Amino acid sequence: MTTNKNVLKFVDEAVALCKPANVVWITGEEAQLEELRKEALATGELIKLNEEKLPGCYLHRSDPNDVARVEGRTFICCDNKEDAGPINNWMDPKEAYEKVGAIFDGSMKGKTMYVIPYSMGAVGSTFSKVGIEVTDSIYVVVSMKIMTRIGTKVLEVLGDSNDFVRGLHSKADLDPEKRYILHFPQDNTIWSVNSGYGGNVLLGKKCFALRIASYQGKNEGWMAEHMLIVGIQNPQGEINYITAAFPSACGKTNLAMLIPPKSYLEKGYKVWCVGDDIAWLRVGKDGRLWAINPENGFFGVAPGTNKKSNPNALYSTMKNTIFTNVALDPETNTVWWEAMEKDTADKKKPAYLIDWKGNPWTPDSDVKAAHPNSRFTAPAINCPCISSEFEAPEGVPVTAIVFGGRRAKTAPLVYQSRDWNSGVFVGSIMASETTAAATGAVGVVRRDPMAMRPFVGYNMADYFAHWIEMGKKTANQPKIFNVNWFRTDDEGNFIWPGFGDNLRVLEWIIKRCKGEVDAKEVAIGYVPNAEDINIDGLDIDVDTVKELLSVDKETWLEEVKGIKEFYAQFGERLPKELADELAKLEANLSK
Ligand code: GTP
Ligand code: SPV
Ligand code: MN
Repeated sequence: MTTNKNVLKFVDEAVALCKPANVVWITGEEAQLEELRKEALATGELIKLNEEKLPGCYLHRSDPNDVARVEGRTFICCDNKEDAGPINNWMDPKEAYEKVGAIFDGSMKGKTMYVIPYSMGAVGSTFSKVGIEVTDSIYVVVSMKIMTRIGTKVLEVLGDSNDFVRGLHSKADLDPEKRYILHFPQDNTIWSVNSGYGGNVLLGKKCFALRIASYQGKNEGWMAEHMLIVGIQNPQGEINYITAAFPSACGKTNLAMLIPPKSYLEKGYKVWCVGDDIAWLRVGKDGRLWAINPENGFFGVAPGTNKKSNPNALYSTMKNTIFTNVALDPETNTVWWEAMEKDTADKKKPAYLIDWKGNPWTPDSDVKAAHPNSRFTAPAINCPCISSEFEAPEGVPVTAIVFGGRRAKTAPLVYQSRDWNSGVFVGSIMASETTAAATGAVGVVRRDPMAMRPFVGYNMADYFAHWIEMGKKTANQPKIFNVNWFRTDDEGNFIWPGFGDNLRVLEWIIKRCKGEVDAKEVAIGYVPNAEDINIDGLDIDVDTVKELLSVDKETWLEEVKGIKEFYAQFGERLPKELADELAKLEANLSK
C-alpha cells in the first residue's frame, strides 16, 4: 500500500516482534471495514444493535478489569527523568523497550495485525499530523475509523516522509499487571499493551494528540490542549469561539454542544461545536490564537446523556456509533444508561436489561446498568450543531480560553484573570474531583493543571513555561477565565443549573472580551456583578448568584497552602512568573 521505507520498516519491526499470523493494511474503504465488523460480530467482539432504531450501531464490552485510563501504568519514556517531571511516571527508554518488548514478543501469534494509517486533523492540512497504528484489535480499527481520518489517502499525503507517530498496540492477555501505556516523545513512538479500553488503545487520541503532540508543540511553537472548541453565534450573526479545558468527565462534551436556553433561542443565539475534547492551537498571521480539533468523532461519556442534558450528543449516537460498556435492552436490542429514564413518560428505569458486564439487571439490582465510564464513539458529522468550520484547515480564532473543574466550594461560578500570565497561573492551579474516566478513587480533589495532569508529555513546569512563551508570541491574546459549574449547597446539591444554562456565563465572558460589561476586582481576579449574569427564566435569584460568585478569603488562604505544596515539587524549574502570581494572590488575600 506504500513504498515509504520508514513506514515499511516500522511495520516489519512490529511483525518481527509480535509475530502475527498475517498483516492487513487498512485502506479506509467501507467494504473492508464492513468485512471486519462482520468478523467481530462472529467472535462477539461487537454486538449488532437494532438496525431500524440505531442504524450502523454496535455494542462492545471491554474486559471488566479494563474500563478506564490507567494513569499509574502510563509512562513518559525520555532520556532524562527530570524531563518527564514530577507529575509523570517515567521509565528509561532502553529499559522500557526491553521490558515491554518482552510482553509484545509473540503477542499476536495466530492473530491478524492491522495497520491503520490515520491523520489527526483534516487530511493534508498543514496543521494536521500523521500516525500509523498497528493493532490486533478490530474494535480499535473500527473505532479509529470514527475518531480519525484513516486509510490510503493518509499514506498518499505522507509520501516518503518520516514524520509520523508510530503506535503499537496489542491486547495481549489483557493482564492488568502487564498493562503499559508508554510514550517515547523523542522517538515519536507509543506502545500500548494488555488493554482494550478506548483511552488506552485509540492511540490517536490522548496518547498522540495530547502526550506526544504537547511535546511536539513545545518544540515547534504551538500547543496541544485538553480543550473543547465551541462557537457562540449572537443574534447579529457574529460568532465568537471559546476553548475550554475541563478535566475528564467534567463537562467538555456537554458545553461543546449545548442547547441555548429558550429565551436565548428566541433571540436568535446559536451554538456550534468544533470539538469536544482536544484542541491544537497556533498563532495565526493576525496575531490571534487559532484552534483546530484534530479528531473526527466524539468518544463521549454515556451516563448522564439524555434529551434534556445533551440532546445533540444523544442525536450524534443515533447512527454509525459504537457503544462501549453501556447496558443492552434485549427486548428492543437498543442501548441504555443511567439518566435515560428521565426521557420517558413515567421516569422509570426499564424493568429488565443486560448490564455492561453481560449480566441480567433489574432496577432492584444494586449495581449500575451501564459502567460510569461507559462511552459512545460517534462520528462528529452526526452532530446537529457541528460547525461549518469543523474541517477548516487553519481552524477558528479564539476569543476566550476557559479553565474549570469540579469544586464543591472554593472556585466561584466564573472569574476572569487579570492578564495572560495571571491566566496561566489560574490554569496551573486548577483542581478538580477525580472521576470514573480513570481507574482509582472518585471524588478526591487533586491538582489538575489545565486539565492536562494525565496528558502532558513532558515536565509540567516546562509546560507552564511554554504557556508563558506562547503568550509572548500572541499579539492578540484571548482573555482567560475560570468557571465552576459544580458548587454545591449544604445538602450536596449543585446550585447552578448547568448544561444549556452555562451559556449565560459564556455570554458574560464574551461581553468581557469585547469590553461591554464591568466587573468587580477581587483577590483572585475579576468576578461579575451578580446582576450581569442573566437569570431570566431560571428559578434562582440574584442572591443565589451572589453566593455562587463569592470568594471566601479563608478558603482561598487554605488553597494557597495547597498551591505552594504543589508548586514546591517543580523546584527551580517553576517559571518565576507563576511564583510571582502566587505571591500576588497571597498578598491580595491578606489585605
Ligand atoms: P471526557 O470525555 O472524559 O474528557 O469528559 P467531558 O469533559 O467531555 O465531560 P462530559 O461533558 O461528558 O460530562 C461528564 C459528566 O458531567 C456527565 O455526567 C454530565 O452529565 C456532567 N455535566 C456536564 N456538564 C454539567 C453541568 O453544567 N452541570 C452539572 N451538574 N453536571 C454536568
Ligand atoms: C478522558 O478521560 O479525558 C477522555 C476519555 O476523554 S479517554 O479517551 O479515555 O481519555
Ligand atoms: Mn477527555
